[in-house]
Amino acid sequence: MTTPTSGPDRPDAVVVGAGFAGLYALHLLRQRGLSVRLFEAGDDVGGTWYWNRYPGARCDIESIFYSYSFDEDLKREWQWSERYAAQPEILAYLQHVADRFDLRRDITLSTRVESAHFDEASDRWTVTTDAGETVSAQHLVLGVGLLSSTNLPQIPGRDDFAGPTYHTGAWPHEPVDFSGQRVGVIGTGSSGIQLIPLVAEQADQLTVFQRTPNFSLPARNGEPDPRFVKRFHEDFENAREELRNSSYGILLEPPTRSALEVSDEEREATYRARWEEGTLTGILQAYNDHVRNHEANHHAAEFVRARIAEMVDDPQVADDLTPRGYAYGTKRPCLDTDYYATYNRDNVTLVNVRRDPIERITASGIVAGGVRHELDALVFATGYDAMTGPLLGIDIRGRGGVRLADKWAEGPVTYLGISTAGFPNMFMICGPGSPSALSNAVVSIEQHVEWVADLLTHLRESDTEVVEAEAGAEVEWSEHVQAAGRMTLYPETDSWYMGANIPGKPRVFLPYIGGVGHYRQHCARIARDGYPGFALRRPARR
Ligand code: NA7
Repeated sequence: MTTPTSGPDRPDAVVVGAGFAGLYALHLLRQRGLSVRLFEAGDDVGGTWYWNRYPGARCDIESIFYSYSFDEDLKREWQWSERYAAQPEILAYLQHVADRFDLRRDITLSTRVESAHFDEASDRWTVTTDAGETVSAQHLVLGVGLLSSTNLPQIPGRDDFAGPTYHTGAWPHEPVDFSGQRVGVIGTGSSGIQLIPLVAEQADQLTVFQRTPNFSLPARNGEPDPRFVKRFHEDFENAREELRNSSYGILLEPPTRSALEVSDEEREATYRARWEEGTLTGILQAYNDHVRNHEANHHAAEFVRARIAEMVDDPQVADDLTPRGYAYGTKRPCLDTDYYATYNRDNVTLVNVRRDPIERITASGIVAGGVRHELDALVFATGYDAMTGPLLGIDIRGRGGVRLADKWAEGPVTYLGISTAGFPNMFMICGPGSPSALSNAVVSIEQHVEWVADLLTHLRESDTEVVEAEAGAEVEWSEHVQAAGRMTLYPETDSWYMGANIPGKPRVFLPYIGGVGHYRQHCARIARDGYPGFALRRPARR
């Protein structure tokens, strides 16, 4: 009997995750002639946009940028209804993509990949799922997302709460009605800041438990910006190239001047104009040294602090909402609709848990600073084990049975954020050490998927079939990622970029801050030069 060379349990590639990354990986690898199986834990495609159904969930990068650009017709035919589309529309878009490119026939939904072990005898990955299926694949493509492993903090009594509890990243599919209820929200990152104004409108009472105030700018959501829509319709190729070679994967005039070389009046006028624009990075990108220089950063931060003071009536509440002690931008900034004004409502209470620490959760609420807050429902907007969490959530073992979790015990080490030594033919889409979290994720995803697809094509054409990052190359790259981080203020701040939101997680700067365009060119050079830093070889046995 001979071993079948293909079939559903022997695809060329297994892709994990059906979000932006996995869907495109499936599409492109199939186009390149590979047989692909995609496994997705959710009951439908969508990834982040399948799970994050909380009220107010929406992208904070303009939808015209936060969507695929690999297909001009797709770009033209899909009209976003808002500048910053809400979760249902983004989910509908991804469902549309799955249907339009006939992706569903290779997707197995409601199935979580539990383990992936590299078999050295055959140079293939053995992938097992929670449905009991085992498949053998030459390549393993991990499109598991950056922010898909939810963080539920270990607060004493957490499981004692008698009412319903929710995490923003695992929101129920049925609408949640908070009418007439006393609701508690823990967390004021992007998710909390989007959710809080809407819950406040519905609930009887809302109590927000804030540990670190964030910098948030008004989104000024509305119609998609006609300038950008026109640009993509009339000048698609150039607009796409500009996006791909930009610093962050958005169309933005790169700043050329320091915040310190202009007069106070000019700086103030610039900040004010950017404040009116309603973009995530408008103020941060007004000058070129905001995330590198404390004094420059201080100017921008002070501008935002002054706006918070204007928007919040109660001076004590305004003071509690004012971010201090870390540089603006070094925690992921936020974009909101009526966030600060929400605290002027009579039914909203802010608890500053730095002053009044959460002591415990009880059956009927939260005790903080000796005060008992009675609650009917509790929302955890407490974020994620970012970037490494989703990868380490799978029992991945490479050559010699080495667990990825053990290899990365001191923090992730990758070559280009795509590959890691000892794990041949395994590819991370937007892994640690790539621009990913510091960019428009969709632009970064497309770059990664295309680069990996080119590499797999090269393997086939050169009859090598097995590729693995070299240890020296990944050490050098990982040191470069940290060195690039150290040229900025990011490492000084406790953020999820640094792994600091998860107790015990190694403190490592997870994304690469070299810029989307620069990184893209570097990856292209590596491909052009025959993949230095990667060992390419023939498979052990066909
Ligand atoms: P974030 O940005 O990680 O925010 C989580 C929030 O939860 C943040 O305010 C945390 O405070 C807070 N938090 C976490 N644990 C606790 C405990 N134990 N007590 C009190 N408060 C706590 O997650 P999001 O979901 O809002 O956003 C994630 C990303 O999604 C976002 O950055 C965008 O890229 C999209 P902390 O700041 O750690 O003091």
